[in-house]
Amino acid sequence: MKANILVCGKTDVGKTTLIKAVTQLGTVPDSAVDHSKPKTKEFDIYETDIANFIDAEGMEPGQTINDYAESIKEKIINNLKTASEENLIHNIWYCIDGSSNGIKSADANFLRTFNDKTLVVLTKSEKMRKSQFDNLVEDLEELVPKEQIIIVSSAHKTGLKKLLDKALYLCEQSMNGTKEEIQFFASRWDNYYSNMVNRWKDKANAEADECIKWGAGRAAAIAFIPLPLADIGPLIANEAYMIHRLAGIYGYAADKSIIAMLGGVAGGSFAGKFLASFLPGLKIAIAAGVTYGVGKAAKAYFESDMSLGIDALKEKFKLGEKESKTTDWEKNKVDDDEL
Ligand SMILES: Nc1nc2c(ncn2[C@@H]2O[C@H](COP(=O)(O)OP(=O)(O)OP(=O)(O)O)[C@@H](O)[C@H]2O)c(=O)[nH]1
Ligand SMILES: [Mg+2]
Repeated sequence: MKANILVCGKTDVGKTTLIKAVTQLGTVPDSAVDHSKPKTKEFDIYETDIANFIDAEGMEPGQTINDYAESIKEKIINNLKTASEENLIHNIWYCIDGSSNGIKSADANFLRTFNDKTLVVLTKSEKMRKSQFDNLVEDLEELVPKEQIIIVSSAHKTGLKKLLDKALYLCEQSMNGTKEEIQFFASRWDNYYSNMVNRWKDKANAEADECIKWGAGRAAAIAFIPLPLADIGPLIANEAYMIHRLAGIYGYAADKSIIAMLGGVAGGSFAGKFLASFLPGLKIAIAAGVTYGVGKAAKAYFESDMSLGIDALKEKFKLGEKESKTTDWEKNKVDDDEL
């Protein structure tokens, strides 16, 4: 029993690179990924022990997105019509370049048609600006449930664990087989991915810690400017940006309500502590410490697949805030205009 996963989307969005990232070394040759011109023609099939990844030709410049969506749709429908299990598409990864401008009507058309078995994969997330990202996610949420939107970076190997977890779930739903057969398939899947997933987890962990240090260092730089009250706005914006990046590391889209909830784990302390303190030295440590604590809480939240409750998150915040005191933030402030 194998899963058939169709990977499609515009040319150059990173479909082949994504398949390369989620398969064992050697499955996709380096030559399949091009750096200058459209590469995949018609369909390439990459087989692994647990899945066939069907790499669809990308939409060519000049081809209308409607024509492309129609041709892929036709091919899928043809496949779905066949009775034979191995020709069935169990799951579709519809890739959209996260750093591009918005979704088009044909993307919408495609997503509406295959809504129930499609995951929308926003690729190249490490290149995404927060504003672009917010607009894209807002538009997509009208077309697919939020749980079906996944943010990945094949280059940074982020979001891939979440993509595979969701893909396994959707494949299980659409496979024909007895309960035992499907369970056996799932255990082979876990087996195939266990080493890869562990490597990604370690990487996500390191990247998240780096991001929290960056956020706290950036907060220190903002607080370094000797204006006692005026700097709360930029500090909050900085905190929101850090949460957005942390979410992306784990494959999630953090919307305003998640950001507000996570910002809230610091309690009233953010503004309150600022109002109480006019000492520049202390102000830097507080700004960095609160940001660091919120970062640690956010990391734990996304790591737990957004299941940690508010009390546990407050605990994580306190531990993080305490841990931040071992760093001299004035020395570790980050002057960076990424925001
Ligand atoms: N920065 C960045 N670049 C990426 C990422 N994934 C893919 N790319 C680059 O995007 C370009 C296109 O990647 P492909 O995997 O060939 O894209 P494709 O969608 O298969 O393209 P077609 O086969 O032409 O449809 C290559 O230069 C990749 O190196 C990513 O996560 N981050
Ligand atoms: Mg390709």
